[in-house]
Amino acid sequence: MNFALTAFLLLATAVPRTVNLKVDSNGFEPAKVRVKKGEPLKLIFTRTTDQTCAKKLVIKDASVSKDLPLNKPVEVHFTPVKTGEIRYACGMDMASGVLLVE
Ligand SMILES: [Cu+2]
Repeated sequence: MNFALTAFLLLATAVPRTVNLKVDSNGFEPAKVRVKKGEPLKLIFTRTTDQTCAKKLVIKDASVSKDLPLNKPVEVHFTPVKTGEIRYACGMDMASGVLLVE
């Protein structure tokens, strides 16, 4: 395999899938996202309202705990390593959604 092709393939596999998620007064939108095991993810959470308790994002299974400032996209990078469900939720675990890892 030549160098250019190798470099291209490395780059192609390293590009994460981007998923945009909103936090509004109804909670997380979308509340369900299908993803693939082993596929690198770039989740971009944007809180668009103050009428929510979800001012903090917690993804226990990915060891993520981040503040969600109003109207500021917050990026989360990780790769699901097993199939099943990964929940994303507010700091109090009230508003939530789930990544379905297949
Ligand atoms: Cu909450």
